[in-house]
Amino acid sequence: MKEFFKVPEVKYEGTESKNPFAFKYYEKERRIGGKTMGEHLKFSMAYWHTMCADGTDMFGVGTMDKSFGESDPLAVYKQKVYAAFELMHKLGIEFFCFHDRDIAPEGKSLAEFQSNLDVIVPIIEEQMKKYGIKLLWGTANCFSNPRYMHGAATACEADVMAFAAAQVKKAIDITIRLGGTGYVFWGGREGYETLLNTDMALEQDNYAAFLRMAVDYARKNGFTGDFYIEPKPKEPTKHQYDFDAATVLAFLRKYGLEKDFKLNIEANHATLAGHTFEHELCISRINNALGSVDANQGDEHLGWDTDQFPTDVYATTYAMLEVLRAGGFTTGGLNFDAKTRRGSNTPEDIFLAHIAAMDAFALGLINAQKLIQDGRIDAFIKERYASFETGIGADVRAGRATLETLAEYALTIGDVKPASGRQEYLEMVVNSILFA
Ligand code: XLS
Ligand code: NI
Ligand code: NI
Repeated sequence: MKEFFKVPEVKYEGTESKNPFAFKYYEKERRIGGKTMGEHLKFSMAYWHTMCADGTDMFGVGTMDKSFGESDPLAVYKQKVYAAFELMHKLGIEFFCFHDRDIAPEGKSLAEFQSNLDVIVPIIEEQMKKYGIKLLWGTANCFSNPRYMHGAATACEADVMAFAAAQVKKAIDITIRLGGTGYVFWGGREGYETLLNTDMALEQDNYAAFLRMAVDYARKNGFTGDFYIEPKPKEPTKHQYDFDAATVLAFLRKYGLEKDFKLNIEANHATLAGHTFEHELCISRINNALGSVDANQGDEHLGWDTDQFPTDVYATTYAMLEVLRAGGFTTGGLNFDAKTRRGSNTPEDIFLAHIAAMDAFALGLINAQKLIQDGRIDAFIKERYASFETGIGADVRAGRATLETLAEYALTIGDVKPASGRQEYLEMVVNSILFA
């Protein structure tokens, strides 16, 4: 078997290690609160970035060669499979995610695309068995092809929707065949550029109808996993319908889809929507809709989806705090929807990026567990709302209070002086725990 990456299997060596190809914090078998780090974190490789993205941007062609020594398209995609599994195996990553277009060339027609997929999928299946690697989620790319320029499920032309249906149907078949526990919808072109040419009500009705058809088809064919919608406010469209977690939840409830769908929260999409990563995770958690995570980070000075590998330990700490509060992942995991920078263009960089990100999330998990065990943050929050445990507050919680009883009570208490929120103190507590 050809070796694609001249990198050894990556092992945990601890914080003293200066070996770039070693984990400093991620110790797969280390137990943290009843589960191993590996079980908590459920790392996944994103096929599109890692096996396909070549550094192309608006101003220049690719800087990375991801043809793996072949030139015929189908041969290239066969090699990508072997390279992908070598990489995941060497990094100890147990899951992957894909779009249909990432794993096989589109060819000249829909039929050719489908037969190309039929060539590649058995190879993926065989490699999954060989390495014990699993599918986290599958999806269809209904945004790159020019036919989707006005949308896919929300296109203004019904024939376009039919093409999208064909892609989604096949991607669901593949997801089921490979035992995937999730299926993602990210509406890259499901949105609009101007209301001057858009019937938003019709487009949203169509989107819901399309999702319903996908759920019905998948359930009928034995899919028991979760469907996820991945919110993103913009890019490529000016205004995307799956704007943020709260918008998506309202949409799902309007159309009665909330039983089948959870959310796939991506860090960089949260920040594009003007939210923190932990805000989107928290919204999902308190609505019992936290499904999976696209683990990456943006650049605070850039207004687009830079999809960088996550290395900001405060962000991973607050994210893992939400994941732990939600009770951990079930069907989902941490998918590195991230690409190395255009200038980090060697195969080694792909390893270094994953190692850095896995260590950042390992630290996030360790820190989040420490914050919970220390208890000061949770105790502070509990105390802050203590007035809702007795008296008039308890009446509100129990649904016994009315506007009249509250008004009557207010007249008896003179004035009220709210206690300090102590933000700086809490930030100090966090630092004292993180850097103890
Ligand atoms: C793009 C999205 C995409 C989804 C899957 O911004 O993150 O990669 O994760 O279609
Ligand atoms: Ni994503
Ligand atoms: Ni993204």
